[in-house]
Amino acid sequence: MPPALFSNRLPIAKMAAAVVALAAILAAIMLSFNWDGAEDSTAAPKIDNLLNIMIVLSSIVFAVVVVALGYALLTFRAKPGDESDGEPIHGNTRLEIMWTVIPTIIVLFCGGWSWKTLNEIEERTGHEMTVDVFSQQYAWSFGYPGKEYAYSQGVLHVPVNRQIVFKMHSQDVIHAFWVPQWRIKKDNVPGITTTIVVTPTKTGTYQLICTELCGFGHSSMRAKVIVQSEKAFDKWVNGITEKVPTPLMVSVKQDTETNPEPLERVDAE
Ligand SMILES: [Cu+2]
Repeated sequence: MPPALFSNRLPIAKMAAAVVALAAILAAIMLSFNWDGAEDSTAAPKIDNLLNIMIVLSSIVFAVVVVALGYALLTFRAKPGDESDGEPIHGNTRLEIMWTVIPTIIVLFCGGWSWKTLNEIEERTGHEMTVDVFSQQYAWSFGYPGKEYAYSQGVLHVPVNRQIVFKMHSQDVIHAFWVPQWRIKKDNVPGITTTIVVTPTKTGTYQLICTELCGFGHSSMRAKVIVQSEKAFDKWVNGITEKVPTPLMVSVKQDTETNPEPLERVDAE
């Protein structure tokens, strides 16, 4: 007679040891990769830390499943020639409560930690600068405070170590704003102003990539991002003579109550 599931004969201690060992090995392997590349904003280490926590939790869940599966396969394997049906099992209330409560705790923990991380990332420094982002099939353009809303197409300049609040206005379909080294990503939704906050921590040149399939030219919808010193940025923005075109300004004003203010003017210091 095979051992009954969850009887005293179940080798809990050995299985627990196997789970710990397997989870530790898996987590060690998965944590050894640099999944996301360079960390070039204040958000990046926080996001990567969140990812690491998820990797550890996933390793534990995966190890529990694999060890239980492996044990069941080995212990309850049918003898050769045994064509009989498996025993009808009605249910196990204790087991069902466990597999409901434990995942609920895990999911709530992940949700709570993500919330905390996002709050930290979006906490305003009081020294932030607003930049308007305009997306349309298949190009990006940008409006900057001061100088009657200076405008640049296909290239975004931002100062380093300053919190930037991007206000995003799609002109047609849904696009998404993503700079991988900054980690942050947000949809641009027509009719709604969406906001994302980032503080770049390294100067350099990056790519802004559209990550929402927005049509035929989606894969080429990119813009150059230049993170530079505050001084160099001020010089660059003051040299711009082009202003945000009227249709784009109209789109800013037509956007919904999510963020009702039009372009804000923040004086560069
Ligand atoms: Cu796209």
